[in-house]
Amino acid sequence: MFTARDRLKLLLGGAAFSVSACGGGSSSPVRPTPPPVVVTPPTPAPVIFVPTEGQLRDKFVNQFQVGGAIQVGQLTAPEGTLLGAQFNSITAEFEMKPDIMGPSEGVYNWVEADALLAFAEDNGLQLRGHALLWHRSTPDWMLTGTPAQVKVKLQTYITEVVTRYRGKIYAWDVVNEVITDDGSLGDAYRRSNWWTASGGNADYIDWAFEAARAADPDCKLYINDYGTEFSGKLGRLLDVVRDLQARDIPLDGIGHQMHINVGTSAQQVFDAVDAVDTEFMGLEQHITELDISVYSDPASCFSDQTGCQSDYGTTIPDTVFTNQAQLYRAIFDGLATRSSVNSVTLWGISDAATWLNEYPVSRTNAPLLWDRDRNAKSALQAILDSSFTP
Ligand code: 9MR
Repeated sequence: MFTARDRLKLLLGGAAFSVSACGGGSSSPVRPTPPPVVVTPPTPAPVIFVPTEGQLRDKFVNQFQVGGAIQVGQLTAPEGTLLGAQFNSITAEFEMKPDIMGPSEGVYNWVEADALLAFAEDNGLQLRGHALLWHRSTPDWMLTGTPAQVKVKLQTYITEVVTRYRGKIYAWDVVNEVITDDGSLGDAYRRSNWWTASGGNADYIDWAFEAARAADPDCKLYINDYGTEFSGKLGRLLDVVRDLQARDIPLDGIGHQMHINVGTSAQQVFDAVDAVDTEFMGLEQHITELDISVYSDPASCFSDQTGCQSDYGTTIPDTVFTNQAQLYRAIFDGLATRSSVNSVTLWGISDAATWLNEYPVSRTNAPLLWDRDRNAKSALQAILDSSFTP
């Protein structure tokens, strides 16, 4: 049945059609204006810089090895993936030190070192040895006895370790941090457990280098230390190098750790490298432990943990990251022009895993090239892309 209601519907529908098709007519019924549709544009996702595979190591392939320090437990974490993808040198953060590799006299633990070497070989990285002697990681057994007995223990240990990895390690830090921070001693040698065990002198340094050279004539032998960005410490290191050379101790290179911060200038880094070049032509140089803390602390923060800059927590200011990126860029660019520098190692891969989150006080730090989510930071982009403004 065609009812009156159906008729009305038909009429109205026809009117609506005529409005949309012909622009309407004065007799058409007026329809309510629909509210304007507000289109909110989606918030653009932050652009995350993603380096291409190998971009970091390739950029400096004609200048220096680009290294990363890592712990064995991180080899299967994202840090291991980044290390394999972007670096060509690897350093054990702690597993190749004497307290780990020489737990007791005549007993050697190769497990972790072998795992690092296998990772290096599988991923085409070269292994940098760190460290044969360090006062902070010496097992007690090595330091007991007369100086003559200590010498035998040290040299036996070094001979075993260097021989095992002969041809597989391109450089060893033979002695680590043997320079004193005390400028008032009258000489440059740290008064450490090793100084005491040697009989109150620095003979242990000679013993270490001589054993290392005898075990591997081709491996580059390094003296490694921190604080060379400061002229006092640098001067004392140069005093020791002069001493070693005068006695024909087999030394190939100087390692500058470069645990610096956003308040350090790139020139301080270059001054250290240039001072070595000026006086010791022919010595190689490595930057061995580079990281740039976001905190510019006074010396007291390191000596007794007072005066440390307060924790930024999760809100590290953008300006700090800008400074960090500019400093990383300046350092990499400047080192690339210095031919004695043939290896630059970062002391870690991502901000999620850095010793500086705990040292000198427990605090959120962000000193490396990838952030806690393992995204590339502006610091990495600044190093790789000269057209990028951090
Ligand atoms: O970062 C390393 C940390 O994980 C270890 O616990 C510690 C002791 O083995 O050594 C740290 O590395 C140091 C390096 O070997 C020498 N220079 C200072 C580094 C930071 O303390």
